[in-house]
Amino acid sequence: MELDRIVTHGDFDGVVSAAICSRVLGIDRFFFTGPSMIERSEVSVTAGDVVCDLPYPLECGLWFDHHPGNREALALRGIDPLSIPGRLDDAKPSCARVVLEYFSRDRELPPYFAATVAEADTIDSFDYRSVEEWRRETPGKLVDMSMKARHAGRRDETDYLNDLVRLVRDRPLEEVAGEADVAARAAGYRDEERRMIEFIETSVSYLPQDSAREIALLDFTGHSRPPRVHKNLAYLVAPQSLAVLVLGAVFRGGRKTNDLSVSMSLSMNLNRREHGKDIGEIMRRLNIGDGHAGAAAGAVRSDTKDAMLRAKKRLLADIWRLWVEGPRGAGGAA
Ligand SMILES: [Mn+2]
Repeated sequence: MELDRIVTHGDFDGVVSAAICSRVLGIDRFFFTGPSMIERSEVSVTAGDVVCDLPYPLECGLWFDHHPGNREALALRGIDPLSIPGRLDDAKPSCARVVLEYFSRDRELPPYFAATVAEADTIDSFDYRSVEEWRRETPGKLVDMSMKARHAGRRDETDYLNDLVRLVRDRPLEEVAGEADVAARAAGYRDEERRMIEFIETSVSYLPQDSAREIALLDFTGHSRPPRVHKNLAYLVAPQSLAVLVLGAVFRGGRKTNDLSVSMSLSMNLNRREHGKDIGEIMRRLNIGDGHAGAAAGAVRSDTKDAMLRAKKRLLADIWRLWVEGPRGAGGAA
């Protein structure tokens, strides 16, 4: 069957992956989606499709990916990734890197793809050594920002992603970032971020025992709607902090519940430094959730608002204790 469509993740890595495939395979039809849509088989994918940066569907023509979780999912289905046309390489920081290496074996690709894929590596794996590095507006960052801006609607978003794949396919990233539409969208996102930062400034607090202000706390449990903020922006407001802890109500079907959602992450200023902190371990010890050393999340159920407030107080004390003790600290989180 002839390959005639590229099904890809609607993020920066997905766009770059699709751009390389489009260039090599001469395909100009794209479909953008997310991993859960593929997992739930809500997108019809056939042998005519090239699939990038997404879980393996029931069938497809070529598959490229780099997510370890998708390898595990294949193992559960009894499928050997080597039997699938394309490539899964979960040691790579981006799917774009997997695609580039796959096609570079036997053909010459435009030299500008090297810089484009290097940006995909950094952006997709969040590989920043400092807040300054993370904030630097490289061409890739500007394109990524343009994609995160609020779109005028579903149609506008799809049209924009289609344009972007073709731009990234045909031109170096500096030129793509300089396009009027891309720059305007990136500027729109910059404004949205500025509002988020202002909101965080009025929301951030610290535990009384945290005299060095190590954990920037964003407690949104009092809000009747989930606020739209990116918690990493707290590092601009609280540059001294080593972690951000976000508490909020769990919303179900648009309705606020008495359950507490917890998410926490380490500052990228700690990246590649010996620090002995493990957020995932804190969530596991408290038996409320899971995650990596650098970022984890969980939830605590409560039947009433009073119980939620008590649970919150207890939780903050427990998190602080485990934070100070470190993952190798004595005693459990009983
Ligand atoms: Mn990716």
